Amino acid sequence: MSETPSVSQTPPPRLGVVMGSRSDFPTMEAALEVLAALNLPYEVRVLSAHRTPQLLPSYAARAERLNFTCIIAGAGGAAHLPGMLAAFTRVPVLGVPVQSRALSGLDSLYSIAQMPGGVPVATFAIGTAGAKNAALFAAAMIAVTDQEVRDRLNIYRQQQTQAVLDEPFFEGH
Ligand code: RP5
Repeated sequence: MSETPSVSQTPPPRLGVVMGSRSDFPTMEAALEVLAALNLPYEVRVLSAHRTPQLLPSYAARAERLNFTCIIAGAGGAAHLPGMLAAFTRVPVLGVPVQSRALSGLDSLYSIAQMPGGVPVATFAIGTAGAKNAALFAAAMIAVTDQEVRDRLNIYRQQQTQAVLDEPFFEGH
């Protein structure tokens, strides 16, 4: 009896989500939720600019090999991960400053935003708003050439608008 060759139905990841530490996950989860809602396959991993610097060039090469649209990179404190990845690859890096305990994420924000000219990192808001928006930005990039993603993104935006319109209105006295 001949067996039907099994073909993996798992779609290839369109982008990567990385974070400097497991402790960044509660923030970066906001990005994963948006990607899942928009049905955008991603891969996620912890990668540290300081603790695993040797992994950065191979990850950057992997992102190019898999033709990722972008890499969403979250880090806090001395947040070098997005900038270091950007140094190793032309794949656009979307940086998410994670809220730090000592300086509430201002350190993360400045570390990610203040890149030297020539090595760009797109920088988002501190915390979950930034993670969410980085995912939406990634979706918008993919939507430029992908009609299905464009449609899903339009529906997401319409639902968001509708949710505000559906809010009960309380009149003052
Ligand atoms: C950064 O240091 C990480 O991105 C994290 O936000 C911060 C603290 O890391 P842990 O000490 O919690 O592992 O590299």
